[in-house]
Amino acid sequence: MEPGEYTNQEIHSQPEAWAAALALLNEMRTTIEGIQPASRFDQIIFTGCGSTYYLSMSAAALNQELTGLACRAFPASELWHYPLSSYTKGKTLLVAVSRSGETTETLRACEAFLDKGIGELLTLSCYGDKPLAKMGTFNIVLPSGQERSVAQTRAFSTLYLATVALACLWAGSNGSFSQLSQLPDDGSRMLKNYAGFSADLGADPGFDRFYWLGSGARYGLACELSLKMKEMSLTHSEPFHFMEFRHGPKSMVTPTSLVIGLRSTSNGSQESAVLRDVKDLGGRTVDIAETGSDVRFESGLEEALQNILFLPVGQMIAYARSISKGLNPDHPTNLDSVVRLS
Ligand code: F1P
Repeated sequence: MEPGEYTNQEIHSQPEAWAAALALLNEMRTTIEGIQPASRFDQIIFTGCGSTYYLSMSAAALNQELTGLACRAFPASELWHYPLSSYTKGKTLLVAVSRSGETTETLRACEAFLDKGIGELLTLSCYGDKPLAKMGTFNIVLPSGQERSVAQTRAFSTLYLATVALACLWAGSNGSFSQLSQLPDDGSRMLKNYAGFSADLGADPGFDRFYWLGSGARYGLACELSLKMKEMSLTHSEPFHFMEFRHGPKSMVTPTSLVIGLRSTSNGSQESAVLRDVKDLGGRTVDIAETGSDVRFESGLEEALQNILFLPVGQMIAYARSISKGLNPDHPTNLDSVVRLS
């Protein structure tokens, strides 16, 4: 077994995992639509730990953007330990996300939520035989996201895709839901077209710090990609909202910095200007966007549906850096695939 073999395979098989997940979500479509959060709940809270917390952040932003309903994200430990600062008075739909379905904090947060009768629980996970998959009023299990490596890549994007599908269906946007079916092809193209580019950047010993910029629903994804860089390659890496980068973090820019922008089209010129500032300060940048950028989706999709396409390039850069440093991305230092508390 070569170091990183599992992670590499998991990164490159994401399009097939997405297609399988979409087929399953399509089968569950009537059930998902029947949840009707806008008329039955006052808010949606998304929760998870680590990667699945970052996923929750992006899912909450996107669901609020598409449905107009109040959506927030909390780490499961915060819901469990600080319910008063998390829940509001109204009825809550809790969406709990976990690759393993057995992270203690997520299970405890869900148990406490159900005990207190705060609302209904929808779970999203990858293993049908694990405890989380049996806890909800609604349980969506996506086996195509299962992984053998510790750091989440395929699980993250597959579970994330499910939250995008939920947003489309809960917003009543059948057209958007149908458009998701082109993502596996778009993802394959990104993996193929940018494999060499990502490998070169990841293996470049000239960088010693990475910053990931993303706003709106892209902030949670910037957090996740930054975490990938830390976990897999033990490199200094931080995420920021685009415009926040000028409010302090830019003092850290050096010629050995790589700033990777998960850029929108809607606020593209303001966000491009931040990347230009980085260049003026002597740092290097990678602009990832639908079009007119270093890395281009050219998907033709509406902006909210493009987000998942930011993931493959970032994952490949982190993977390449890990390998080039002689590490094993399948087994990040000091990490277990599941955090179980006694
Ligand atoms: C959450 C998680 C992982 C992370 C690490 C520890 O797991 O934080 O994201 O990579 O392995 O656990 P899960 O609840 O999504 O299974």
